[in-house]
Amino acid sequence: MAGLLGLALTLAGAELPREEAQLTFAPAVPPPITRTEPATVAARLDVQVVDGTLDGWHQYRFWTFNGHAPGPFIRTRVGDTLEVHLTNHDPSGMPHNLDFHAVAGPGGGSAVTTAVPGGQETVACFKLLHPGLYIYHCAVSPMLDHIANGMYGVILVEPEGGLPNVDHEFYVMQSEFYTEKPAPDQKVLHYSHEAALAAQPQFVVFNGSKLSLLGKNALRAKTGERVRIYFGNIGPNCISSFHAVGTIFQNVYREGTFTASPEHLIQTTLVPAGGATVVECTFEVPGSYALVDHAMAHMELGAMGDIEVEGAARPDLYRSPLLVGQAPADVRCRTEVAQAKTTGAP
Ligand SMILES: [Cu+2]
Repeated sequence: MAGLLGLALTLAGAELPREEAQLTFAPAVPPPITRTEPATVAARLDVQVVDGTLDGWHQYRFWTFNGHAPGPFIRTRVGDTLEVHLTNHDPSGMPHNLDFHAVAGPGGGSAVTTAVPGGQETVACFKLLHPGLYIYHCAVSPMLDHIANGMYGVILVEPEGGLPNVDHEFYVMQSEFYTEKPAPDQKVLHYSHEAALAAQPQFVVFNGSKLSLLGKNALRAKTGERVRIYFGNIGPNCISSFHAVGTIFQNVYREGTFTASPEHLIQTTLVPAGGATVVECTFEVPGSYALVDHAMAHMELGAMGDIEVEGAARPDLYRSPLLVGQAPADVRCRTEVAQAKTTGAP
């Protein structure tokens, strides 16, 4: 068996340099790839069941890759060979596997990656043929349960030549959580397959918790800096109407594709369940901005995060007596605002 495995690895990546994937957890993104030739990239994923919180108070038992929901961000380049190593430390005894939307072949790799607890590490190699931002998730049946409990992440396949440089890159992933209706003082929440089947989530969150991108966890940038967000929506059931309150996405790589130039000046972009997008924006005026699913029920259920932006005030663009302690009568929206620079497509 070991001989066959070695042969498979040799066939898949014999002539490529080999490296370990630098895995990061949301909102962090691995650094851009600087090499100009394909490589074999080893990504090590481990199924772990961990207790965490969905909102700072309610506890929930997450099924995860590497201890986090969402799982690690994997960064690769088109033409790379992804060498996946999957181990399983799920105490329940359940098998788990990996379906990569970036992989060409049965099950996106799930047909050959199933790992059982206490069993051997599963290894498989996949050629990454197409650039884009792609979801990965566990595909063991019932897939609804495995996804709804936290088994997903994203893989970026950079195009040849990479992506344009930006000042900040962030990883944000939306997902729903389905629990039984708790008693008022019930701290530990349990999964409800029936609620998931009915697509009635109790939580819709970014990066696994209502608090992941709020308060001290807010994303940070300065005025004028270019921010890129790799945004995945695993669902498992709901579409995301992804929006940043107070700015417009200058660039949107719709549905995570890099095959065409990005579209410009998009206010809200649609991300299907099991889909992704890449957006870029800048912030001209300092202050707090919100990332939301603009479907208001989803926002109420937790799909909201903050970006805190520092910089000099821009009264030519945005002013109010509330900001400078003036009387309302002192504010006149005359020439300065009227002459403020307007922008077309960047
Ligand atoms: Cu699973």
